[in-house]
Amino acid sequence: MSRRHLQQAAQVLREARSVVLACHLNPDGDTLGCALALQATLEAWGKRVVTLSSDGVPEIYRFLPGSEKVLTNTDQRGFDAAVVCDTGIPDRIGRAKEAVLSARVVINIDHHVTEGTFGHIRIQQPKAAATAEIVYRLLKVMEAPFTAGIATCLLTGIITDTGLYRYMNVSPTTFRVSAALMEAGASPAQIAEEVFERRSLSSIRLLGRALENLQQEEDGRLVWSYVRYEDFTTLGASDEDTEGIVTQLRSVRDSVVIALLREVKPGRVRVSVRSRDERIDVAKLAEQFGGGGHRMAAGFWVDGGIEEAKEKVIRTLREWMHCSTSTNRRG
Ligand SMILES: [Mn+2]
Repeated sequence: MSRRHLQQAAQVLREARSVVLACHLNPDGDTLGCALALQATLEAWGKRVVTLSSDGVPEIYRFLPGSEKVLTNTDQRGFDAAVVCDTGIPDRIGRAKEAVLSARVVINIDHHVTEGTFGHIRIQQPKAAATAEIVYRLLKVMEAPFTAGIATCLLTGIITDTGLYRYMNVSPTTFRVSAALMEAGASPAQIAEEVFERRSLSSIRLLGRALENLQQEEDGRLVWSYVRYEDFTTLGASDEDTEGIVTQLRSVRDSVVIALLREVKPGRVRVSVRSRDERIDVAKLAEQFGGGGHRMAAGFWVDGGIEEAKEKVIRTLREWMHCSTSTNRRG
């Protein structure tokens, strides 16, 4: 990422009178944290700001300041600027796409590497643990004041994308930025409590179902589980309640590839996949199914019932694991 791109983005945002901010589908703490930090900054500068999240704001992120202003859609077009954080794929912003593409200048800020040409200004930094780290730098370049609210939004992005600083993506920069955000008034303890320790009873029971259904194969290297549609209905749970289950599955000893399948709607299964081996790029696997993500965390949808999805997905996972590791041995 060059400083020049940050400066260009800063200039566009300084001059814009109206800005649309867009989050990706199934919004997480990073995409929401970034959009809300920018929303607060730009509003303080007197700009007209519309923040869009096609899938709304999950309950666990409603503590984020400004989250009550997020809309699922808008008819407004022709914004001076648009900022899309945490994805470089236009289809991943759902219905927000039209408003974003109608903006005069589209800025894309991301820590995923995406091919393509989305955005007039593209700021991609794969080394950043979270897009929030990049937005932090952008706000610095913009010389924006960091209020406690803005700092909380950005630190939430970092804490959620690093799984509380446990993943490989954490760098010294992650801690430096986090320290600065703490000094600006953000509290990691409060964020961790809001995001991870206010789970609904139905989500804990759903986790129970997923743990009961846990399967281990390939000498324990492949760990996967599933939740049926009827589990959701009996427990009164929703897809939001599956947040964090895949992380629990990941903690099984010797697991390398981890998958969670949930039949969110009858005949529609959402799949999350994690990898603990850099050679096994699960984003590539997800792309085969029309999804996406990072090398080590990705997701996609499969049509069909849970049995059909299990058959399709797990077979592909086995093959993928074999061919990823053997290709690398040769090369
Ligand atoms: Mn992210």
